[in-house]
Amino acid sequence: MHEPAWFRWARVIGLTLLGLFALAPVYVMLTSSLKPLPDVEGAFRWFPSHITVSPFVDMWSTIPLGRYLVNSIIVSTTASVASVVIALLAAYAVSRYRFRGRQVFSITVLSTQMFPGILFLLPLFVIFVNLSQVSGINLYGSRTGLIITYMTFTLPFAIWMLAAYLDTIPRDLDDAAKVDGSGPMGAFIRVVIPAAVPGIVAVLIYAFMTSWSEMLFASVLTNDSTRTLAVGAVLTPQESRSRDCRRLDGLWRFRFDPGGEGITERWWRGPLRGGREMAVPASYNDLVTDAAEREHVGDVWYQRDVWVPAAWAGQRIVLRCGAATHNAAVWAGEVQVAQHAGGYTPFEAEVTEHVCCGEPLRVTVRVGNELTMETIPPGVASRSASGRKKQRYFHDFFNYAGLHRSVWLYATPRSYVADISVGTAFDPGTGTGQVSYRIEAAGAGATSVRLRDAKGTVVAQGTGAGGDLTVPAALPWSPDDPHLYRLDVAHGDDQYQLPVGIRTVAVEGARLLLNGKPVMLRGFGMHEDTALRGKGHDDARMVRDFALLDWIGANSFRTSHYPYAEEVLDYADRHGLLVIDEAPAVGLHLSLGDMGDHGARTFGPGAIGTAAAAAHLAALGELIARDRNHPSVIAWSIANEPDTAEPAARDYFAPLVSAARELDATRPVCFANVATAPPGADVVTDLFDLICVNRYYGWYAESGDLSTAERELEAELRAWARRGQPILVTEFGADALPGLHSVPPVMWSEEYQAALIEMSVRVFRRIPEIIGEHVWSFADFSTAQAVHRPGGNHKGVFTRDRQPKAVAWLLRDLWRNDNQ
Ligand code: GCB
Repeated sequence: MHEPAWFRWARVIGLTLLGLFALAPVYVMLTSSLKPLPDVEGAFRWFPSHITVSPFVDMWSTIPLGRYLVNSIIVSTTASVASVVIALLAAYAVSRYRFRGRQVFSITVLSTQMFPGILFLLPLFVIFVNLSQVSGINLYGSRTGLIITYMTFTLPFAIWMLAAYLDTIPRDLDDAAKVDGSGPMGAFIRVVIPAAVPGIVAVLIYAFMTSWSEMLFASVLTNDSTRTLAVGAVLTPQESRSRDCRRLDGLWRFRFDPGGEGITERWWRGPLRGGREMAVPASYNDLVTDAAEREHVGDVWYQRDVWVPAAWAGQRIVLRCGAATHNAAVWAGEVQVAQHAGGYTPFEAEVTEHVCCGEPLRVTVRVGNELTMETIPPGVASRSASGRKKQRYFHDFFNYAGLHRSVWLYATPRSYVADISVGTAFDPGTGTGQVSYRIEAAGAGATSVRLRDAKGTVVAQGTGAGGDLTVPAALPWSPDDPHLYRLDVAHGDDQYQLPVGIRTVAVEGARLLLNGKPVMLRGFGMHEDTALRGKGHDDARMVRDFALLDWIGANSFRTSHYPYAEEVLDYADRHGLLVIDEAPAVGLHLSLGDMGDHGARTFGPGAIGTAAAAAHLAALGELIARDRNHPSVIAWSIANEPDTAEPAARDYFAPLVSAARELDATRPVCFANVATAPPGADVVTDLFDLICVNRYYGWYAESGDLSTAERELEAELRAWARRGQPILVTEFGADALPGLHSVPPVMWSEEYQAALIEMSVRVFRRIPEIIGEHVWSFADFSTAQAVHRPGGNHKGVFTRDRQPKAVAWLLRDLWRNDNQ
C-alpha cells in the first residue's frame, strides 16, 4: 500500500522522539545530577522548584546516587511486571467475554493515550502539583503519583493492546485446551500466554518505559536539597578501642560557583581549579575581601585529599559532615555519597566501597546557601537590576555559610553500634537513679552495656538491645554538680562510650522542676558568631563563652536560633548549663518589622507551605535524634518568633509539637513567642509546655521610655501568667554601642541597656510564674546589612570580642547574689 510522505515523516519524528525519551535515563545516569528547576514566585506555580519525593526517600535512603540506575531499574521492573500481570488477566476477560462498552473503552483509551504528551501530560502534571500544594498530599513524584499515572495511562493502554492481540488467537485453541477438563485459567496458561508472548514483551517494554519516565520526572524535578541520601548522623565520632577518627579540619581547596556550573561540569571529578584555599571549619564570608563573594548566593565547592589509613582495611569507613550550611552534596572520589538539607545538623555516609585503604581519597563537598520558601529558615532569592543574585531572609543574624563544623572520616568494625538513646529518672526520696537504654546495632554480635561512675567503677550493667539499669545512691546531674556517668556500649567488637547524666525534668503547674526541685533559669539567648570565623565552630570561642557564663553567674542559655555544634552540648553537659535546644526555624513571620512585608501572610500555599513544614519536621527530627542524650538539654524549642497570631499557625504547629513529643516524651516543648502575638492574639501557646516570650519593652516598644515600658511589660506578663503555665522570658534587652555613655541614660548607650535590663528583671521578680530570664543577647553579632544595624546587632551584654559592657557587671551582681 502506498504510504503518504507526511506519514513517513510523522513516523520518523515519532520514532526519534521515542528514542530520545528512551535515552533520557541514560542522560541522568551519565550526569548523575538532579537539577532543580528555577523558582517561580506566586501562588499558582506552573513549575515548582521541586517535587517533594519524600515517599521515595525510604526507597532511596540507603542507596547512594551512583546506584540510582540500579535502583530505578528494580523499582520500574517490579512495577511493569505487576502491571503486565494485571493487564493480561483483564485483557483475557475483555477479549474472551465480549462486553457492551468495549468500543467506548477503546475510544477512551485511544483518545487519552494518543494525545501528544505535551498537551495532555503537562496540564495533568500542573494540576497534580497544585493539588498537592493545596492538599498537602503528594500526588506526583510519590508512590501515589506512580499509581495514579499507572491507572490513567499504562494499565488501560496495556489492556487495550493485549486484548487486541488476544483477539487474533483463535478461540478454538482455548476450547481445544479445555478438552482434558481444565477450565478457562488452564486454557489461559496453556494457550493464551505462550501465544501472546510477543504482545506481552511489547507491553512490558511500554510499561517499563512509562514507569521509568515516572521515576525520572520525579527525580529530575527534584531539588537536591529535599532529599537526604545519607543516613542522618547521630553518634558523635569518637576514638575507642574499636574506633578511629580523622578530623579533616584545616585548609581545603575552594571555589565559588556563581554560575551554578559545578554540577554540569562535574567539578568533583578532578582537583578544583582556581587555586583558592579556605579554612574549615569556618564561614567563608568574612575570610574573603570581595563584597560580591561575601554576599554570594548559590553554591561553593570545597575539596581536599585525605589518606585513608592502611590499617582501616576490613573496617567500615564513614564520611561525616558536622554541619554544611544550608545544603550540601558530598562525593567520595567520583561517587556521590551524600546529600543533605539543613544547615546545622550532621549527616554521614558509609564510603567503605568507595575508598582504598592506604590510598588517598578526594573528598568534594558542594555547599549551597540559598534560602527559599521551602527551606528552614526561609528566604527569597532574586536578581537585582544589576544582575546580582540577592538573598533576602526574615531573621536577624547574617546568613553565614560554608562548612561550619568538622568533617570526619572514621572507621568502625563491620558490626557496630549505630545509635544509642538513653532516658534517665531520679527519685530524690530514695536517691535511686534509673537509666533506660536502647541500642541500635548493625551486623552480628552480642550487645551489652556497662554504666560506670566517675571513677570508672561499674555501677550497673545489662545485655541486649534495650533495658533499664538501676543505680542505687545515684549522684544526680545538676548545674551545681554536673555529675556524669559513662555508658560503655559494646556490640560485637565495637565499643562506644556515652556520657550520661541522671536527672529528671518536669513541668508542674507553673514550675519547672529539675530532679523534683524548682529551677530558675538565668542566662542568654546566644549565637554561634565571631569575627572572621562567622558561624564556624571554634573551641577557643566556646571556652571563652562558657568562662563568661560562669563569670556572670548564668546557669542557662538557648541555642538561638539553630542547633549548636555537638561540642557545645558536650561542654554544657560537663559544666552544668541548662540548655533550651532550638530548631533552625526562625523568620517564620513574613510581616515582621524591618525584615518583613507589612500585612504579608505567613502560613499557607505560596508562603510557608507544606514543603517548608516538611523541612521543619526533618530539621526538628534531626535535632532531637542528635541531642536527646544530653542531660544539659532540658527543653526543645520548635521555632523562634513565628507568626502565631495567624490562625493557620495552629495547623502548622500542631503536627510539629506531636512529632517532638513522639520523638522525646521526656522534655518540655516550647517556642519563642513574638510581640505581635500577645495573649488573646496567639493561637498556639496552649499546645506547648512552657510559655516563652521575647519582649522588647523600652526598645522596639515604648522606645526610650522605661517607666511606660515597665507598666506594659508587667501587664503583658501578668496576662500570660493567668494561664498557669511557667513563663520563661527568652529575649529582652537593648542595643548598646560599646563605649557610648550617657547620663541620663538614652538609647544606644551602655547605661540605657543596663537600665532597661534592670527594669525588666525587677518586673520578672514580681511575677511568681516566671521561671527564667534570658537576656538578648550574650554578645554582639553580625547581621545582614541594614540601616538599623550599625555594624551588626549590639544587644550583646558582651562585645563581639567577648569583653563586658556596663550591664555585664549589673547582671553579675544580680545573678551571683541569686546563686548564694
Ligand atoms: C528578636 C529575635 C532576634 C533578634 C532580636 C533583635 O526578637 O528573636 O533574633 O536579634 O529580636 O535584636 O531584634
